[in-house]
Amino acid sequence: MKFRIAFVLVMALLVSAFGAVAAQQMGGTPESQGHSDHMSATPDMPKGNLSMGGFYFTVTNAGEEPDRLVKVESDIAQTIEIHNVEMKDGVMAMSPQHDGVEIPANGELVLEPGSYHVMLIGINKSLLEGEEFSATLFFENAGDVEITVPIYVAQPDEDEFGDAVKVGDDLEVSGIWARQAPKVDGMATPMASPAATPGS
Ligand SMILES: [Cu+2]
Repeated sequence: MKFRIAFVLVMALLVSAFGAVAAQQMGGTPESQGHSDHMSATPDMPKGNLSMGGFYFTVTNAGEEPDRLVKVESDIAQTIEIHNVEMKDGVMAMSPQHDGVEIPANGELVLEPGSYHVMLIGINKSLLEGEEFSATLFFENAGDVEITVPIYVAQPDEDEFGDAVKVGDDLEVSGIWARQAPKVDGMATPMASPAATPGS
């Protein structure tokens, strides 16, 4: 009999707990629902819990003027930043490149693991090998270009990269691929940079 009472009490508590959550969700204004509601409801949740991805390519500049990769956009992630990997106080850390990255005249910019990369923060869909997504690269002089980014677990062979594309007269983007971010010992957890983290 005692067990039964305890069981009923536990069930009542569970039901009221779920009921409270449901009521909270039902009662929210349209603006407060979705991702932003979830984020603001858990302000202490570290950004590192978001799924991360990295993507990589090489930009070759055949021109006499430098250009600059200023921005990357895609539906694949909530936030996209251009990062470099640098030693800071003896620790490898990601540093956001808010002003973009230069592609020297008659030179190239290589984005690759352990160096410059595009950081996908809060990916909307797991990055599965064999699938692909599209992204738009914005260059200061050459304009923008949409690329198709194939997903691999590790750096693919030369003939498996995404299709190379020309941008303007002088730029070519090649060596295109992406992966879900692996966990790396000794590397600070990837996080959205302060500029992209309202409220922190
Ligand atoms: Cu990064």
